[in-house]
Amino acid sequence: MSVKIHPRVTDWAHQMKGITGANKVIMLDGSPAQRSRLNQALVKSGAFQALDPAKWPNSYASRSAPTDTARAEDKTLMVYSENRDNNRSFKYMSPDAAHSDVLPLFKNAMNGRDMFVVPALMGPEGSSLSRALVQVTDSPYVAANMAIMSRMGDPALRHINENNGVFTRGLHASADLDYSKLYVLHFPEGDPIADIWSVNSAYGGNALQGKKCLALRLAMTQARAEGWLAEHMLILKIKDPSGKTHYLTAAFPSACGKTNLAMLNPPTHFAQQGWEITTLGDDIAWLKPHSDGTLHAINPENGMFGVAPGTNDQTNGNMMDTLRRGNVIFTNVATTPDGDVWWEGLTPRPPKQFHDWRNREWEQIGSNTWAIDRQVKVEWNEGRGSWKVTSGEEFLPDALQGAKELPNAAHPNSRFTVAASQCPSLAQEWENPDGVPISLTLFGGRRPEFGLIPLVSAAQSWEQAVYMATVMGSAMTAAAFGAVGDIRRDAFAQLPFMGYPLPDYLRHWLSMPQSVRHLPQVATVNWFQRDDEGRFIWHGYGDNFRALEWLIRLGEGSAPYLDSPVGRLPGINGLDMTGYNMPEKHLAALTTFNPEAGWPAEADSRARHLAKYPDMPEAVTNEQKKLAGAINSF
Ligand code: OXD
Ligand code: MN
Repeated sequence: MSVKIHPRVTDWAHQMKGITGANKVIMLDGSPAQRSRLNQALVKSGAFQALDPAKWPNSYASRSAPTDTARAEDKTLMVYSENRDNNRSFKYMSPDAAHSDVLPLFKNAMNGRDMFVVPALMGPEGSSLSRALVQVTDSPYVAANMAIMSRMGDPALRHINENNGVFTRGLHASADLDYSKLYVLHFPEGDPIADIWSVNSAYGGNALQGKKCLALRLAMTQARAEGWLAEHMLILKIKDPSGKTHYLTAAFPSACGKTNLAMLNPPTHFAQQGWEITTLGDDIAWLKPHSDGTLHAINPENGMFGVAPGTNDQTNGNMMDTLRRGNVIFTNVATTPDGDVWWEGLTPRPPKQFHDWRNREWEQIGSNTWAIDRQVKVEWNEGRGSWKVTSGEEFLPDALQGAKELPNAAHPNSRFTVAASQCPSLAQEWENPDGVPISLTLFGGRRPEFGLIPLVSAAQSWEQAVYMATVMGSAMTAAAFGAVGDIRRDAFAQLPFMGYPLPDYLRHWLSMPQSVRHLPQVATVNWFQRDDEGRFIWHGYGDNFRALEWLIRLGEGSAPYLDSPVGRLPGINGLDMTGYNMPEKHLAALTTFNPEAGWPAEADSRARHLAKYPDMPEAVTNEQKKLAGAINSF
């Protein structure tokens, strides 16, 4: 190893070895040789299945424990000496409870196993915004994912040396993967053991501690103290036909298409005009006031941990090309006997034979029917891209009986882990230590109600922007445990990632005009309205660019718009719809304010949500009053 290891790193790692009873300590340097040894060891243990190198070079498929497929929000807690939030913004645990109830789960949890020490730099080398994590883990799967998702090894060790041995300490043990003993704890005030403790899960959001634990929950508490922002946002660069560059960030709840938007290809008409889109990040942005008067963003991550189902050459060709370059870890997708992978939405027809994410064998027995383990018969509906059980339901796992859940080939939250540097649409400035100046920020969610939440709506003031982001709602997805489909309010798409009380976070956002002269234009977007029959009325994907293009023209003063109580809207003439024919009724539902579409009920639901927080900033409650007043007057 070329970089000297700071004694604080070695001392702490040995302390963790003492607690966990690990066999050996293996320091990861991030070198290709060491990474390859790690992957080979995973293949040897059966945890990784090597894929066909002609299709997926140097790539692997892995299957998790069936209970370990998503973030465990109920078991994700913030540990503070004082409980100031009453479980409104996050779940709370006291330091005493952490030490008495959770610490014992780490005691001897690594007996008979090696402990990997993973130095992980979050953010580009040389950036004042970057932060180092050292995570210890008993999971070679977690270590292999961290090698992609962070700048692992030497860059992190150099950063630690240059910053007087300062790093975030992450303790992770996959232990027995016992869901009933799963915890993800964060200690923003510090703790003698470690700053992040997670146990009994190897799933990304729970176990890759650089991601949600450090880059969101802990970073946002530091950001508040230091005057910057840590956000659940993608970063995108748009070059307009005149050559002018616009950088935007966008926050969406998990599994709402952030990765697709980050790699969007504009419709042909716009590409021909000379619009170009490139990617800087797909999940997290750290934004800091810059001396040029704008907010500058960096992407703290080095890779993408994307949702597989639905990804294909039409929905996200750039992502597919990123994956085809290889070096991918697929988790919980289906695998075929010839070393290929499959997930619902990858191709219209499933393969004839494959093993699903639970490793059950599927075999085609009719034109549209497959048998699972020769016991259950299922029918493939190509139009819907989903399965229906036709017989043998009693052989399905309990959770699937009564067709509450469909038997999927790939888990709905199956993922790929891949380096951002492989993305063909990557912007060359994605590793600028100084970040990029943000002129546009979007907040979105899945709102299916016809005519309700507009396709795009620009905030008319900073206070309205903060209000709009606070009351964002979204139908639940499979990225977290919970009732898929229920609408939940997900302020700033940060609800699962709040590190300190929401009202304080909103005050922090409301204070931004004091340090940023040129704030980004803020807008909300909703690609997910449906008609009476449940069909999406907006194509989404590349066509989402039409909303972005309108916002850019709006910022330049050249776009038609309508002012409404829910922000500035395009109206039926605002969007450039060249090449996209849609019924006027649908266009109106997407681009105008429709009080009869359910706004009184929506306003009441927002008011109830805000009322849960007794100390909401007045700027936010005033915006709510304005909206309710305007709706009542219609
Ligand atoms: C993610 C998530 O994995 O938000 O990015 O769940
Ligand atoms: Mn995310």
